[in-house]
Amino acid sequence: MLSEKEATRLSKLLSLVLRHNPAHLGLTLEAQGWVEVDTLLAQAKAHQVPLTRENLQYIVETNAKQRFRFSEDQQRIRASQGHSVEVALGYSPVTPPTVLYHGTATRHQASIQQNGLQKMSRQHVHLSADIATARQVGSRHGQPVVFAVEAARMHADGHSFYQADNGVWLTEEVPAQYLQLLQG
Ligand code: HQG
Repeated sequence: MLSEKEATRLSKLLSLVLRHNPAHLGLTLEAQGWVEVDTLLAQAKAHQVPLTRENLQYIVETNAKQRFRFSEDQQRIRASQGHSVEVALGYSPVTPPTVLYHGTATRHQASIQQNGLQKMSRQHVHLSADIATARQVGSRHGQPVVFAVEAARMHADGHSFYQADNGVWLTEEVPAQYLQLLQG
């Protein structure tokens, strides 16, 4: 059985490989971000990473943010969002709720108010459905602040929104006019 510590370590490695640097384990991702499970396991073994099919299953099922997903036939795996490598995840545009949220660090606040939310190193701007989640995302970067995003108005103005398999909302950018800093 995988310890929590080991599961976290392997999950971080999977995030690295499936989102940012597949070459770390000598892998390449398919256009939609998938990799063959057999290939992943073989490459992990070749790099002395103790990743078994059972471990992978456990991580996919128990990962708190549901970061990874198997294909329907269970033969392939991918990250549901968060990529920096170019992928076409194939999510269909959907109508967002009236308001979405983005958590960031205080040091980015002025730049975001000036320039809007940009993708930075990732393929999308990532938005949360609730304030608590946004605050958690922000606290990864430092002292958190949360912006409300006028998603319905953006959508009405022609911006596309997508929802990843794990519920995270994705869009190309959020111009500053749709952002409002939440206090406290
Ligand atoms: C900031 C995690 C200055 C942005 C999360 C953020 C998410 C700007 C940072 C997912 C800016 C990029 C993504 C501007 C944006 N000026 N700073 N104009 N526009 N920024 O990590 O949204 O746990 O790439 O506010 O839960 O924090 O990994 O994006 O602080 O879903 O599964 O630039 O990653 O998921 O940081 O996080 P990131 P994010 P996991």
